[in-house]
Amino acid sequence: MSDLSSLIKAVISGDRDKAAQLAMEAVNTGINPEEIITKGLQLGMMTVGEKFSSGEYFLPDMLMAARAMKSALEVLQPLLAKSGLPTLGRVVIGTVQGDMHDIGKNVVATFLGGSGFEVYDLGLNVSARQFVDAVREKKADILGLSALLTTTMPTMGQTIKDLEKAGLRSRVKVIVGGAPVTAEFARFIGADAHARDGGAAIPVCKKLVQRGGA
Ligand code: B1M
Repeated sequence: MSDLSSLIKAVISGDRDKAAQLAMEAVNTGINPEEIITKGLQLGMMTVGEKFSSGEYFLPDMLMAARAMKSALEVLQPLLAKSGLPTLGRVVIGTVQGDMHDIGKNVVATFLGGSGFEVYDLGLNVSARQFVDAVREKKADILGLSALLTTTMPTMGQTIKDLEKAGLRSRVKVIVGGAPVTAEFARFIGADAHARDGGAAIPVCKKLVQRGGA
């Protein structure tokens, strides 16, 4: 049915313009934007990671691939954004301090925004202090923390401790995710939930606001 192989190749080769163009073409042929992300762009990035691990790709190759994925995501984001619906809840989200990986977090933010949450994206390399301040200011129902490096995962636990110190922990649910983050790790640091990917984050966050709303 849907052939996303050229798009996958454009991400792997880091061809920014082609990735955006092929994403638009895929939309025009009737492929659902979510499918373009999960069955196209993400598969391309997975291959890029494998090539980096095997020594075939270096940092600049990863960076170019990341830019290609971003330019394609920019085409898809407006199609996933929903407006005019009553909000399901406010989500503050970001990538933790020391971590420059934001593509997966962007996908999660887009999916949550597209399913009716009001999303405040703090970007990447976000300190625990910035998360705590934003939770307070935005009166967040959910805090989403993303980490892609094993070395930055502990910062998630620190952020939860800082929420406790600020007296905000009981008011906000914390969801964590990112490739190295497991459900076991989420429990270990005292998070409320973990989601493997953007699609899984939607029902998990819906459940969190139902439980939190009582
Ligand atoms: Co880096 N990197 N990187 N990198 N990079 C990885 C993560 C790595 C696995 C590559 C490898 O070795 N195979 C490895 C980490 C090893 C480890 O810690 N165990 C690695 C490394 C080592 C590094 C550097 C240290 C390399 C160096 O400098 N020598 C360096 C670190 C910089 C830093 O952060 N301080 C570095 C740098 C970079 C770039 C900047 C070049 C670039 C990022 C650009 C950007 O994001 N703007 C980059 C990239 C692109 C990758 C890979 C290839 C791809 C990541 C990605 O975007 N995937 C990655 C290899 C890989 O993951 N296969 C790799 C696509 C994205 C859609 O998936 O991010 O997993 P993902 O997000 C998913 C889920 O994880 C989940 O949902 C998302 C959507 O489905 N999810 C959540 C994510 N956040 C969530 C939050 C949630 C819930 C679910 O709730 C809140």
